[in-house]
Amino acid sequence: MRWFGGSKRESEGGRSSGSAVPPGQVVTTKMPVMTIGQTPKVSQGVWRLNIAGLVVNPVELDWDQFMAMPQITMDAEFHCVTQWSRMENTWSGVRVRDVIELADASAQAKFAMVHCYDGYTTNMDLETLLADDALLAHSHDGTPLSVEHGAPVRLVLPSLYAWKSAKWLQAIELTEKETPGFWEANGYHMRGDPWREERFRYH
Ligand SMILES: Nc1nc2c(c(=O)[nH]1)N[C@H]1C(S)=C(S)[C@@H](COP(=O)(O)O)O[C@H]1N2
Ligand SMILES: [Mo]
Repeated sequence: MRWFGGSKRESEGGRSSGSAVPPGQVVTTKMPVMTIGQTPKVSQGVWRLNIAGLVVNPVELDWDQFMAMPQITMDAEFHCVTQWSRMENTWSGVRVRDVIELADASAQAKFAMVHCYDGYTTNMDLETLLADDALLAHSHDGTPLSVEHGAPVRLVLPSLYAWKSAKWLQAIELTEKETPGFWEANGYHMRGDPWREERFRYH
């Protein structure tokens, strides 16, 4: 399935038609590594995914439980706020929605803070995580994620700039109020829609 192109790219909402590139972006076929700190080495055996915060049943999945969940593969664009876009990526993994359903989000849950094994955090609204294209990816272009790109599991949110696609994913914490993650606290946009060029906050 392809989530980019076609009817998803309406002219409303800042999106353009066809296989256009978001404004201000340059296409690359490389897959640069963008990491702010140390690269954590998290083996599949040690890795756990927690769904916490405003949920009825806090969930902790180990690797085997995660891999036993329904698996999907999707093609998606990857837009870094530093102005490169890699247009064709194939990601495999588990829909975020499916693990959030296991945890049963409370009615007050509206936002999420994502926590990673390197200490990185990033925020987004819950709606983005419940969308069809929000993935907990373990593979990219047919091979397991490399350590540099977030092994064993990273978040992939194609509708937002790639700083929201958290590597070395550890926990998704649902919240009522939106609080800024690492880059958001350092001036990046709270939402980060590449089609609206929501790069930075100017206040
Ligand atoms: N845990 C963690 N996730 C992260 C980052 C990071 O430093 N730590 N960098 C972000 C940024 S700014 C980008 S552009 C993408 C880059 O993903 P890549 O290194 O796989 O290209 O990862 C995002 N996810
Ligand atoms: Mo980035």
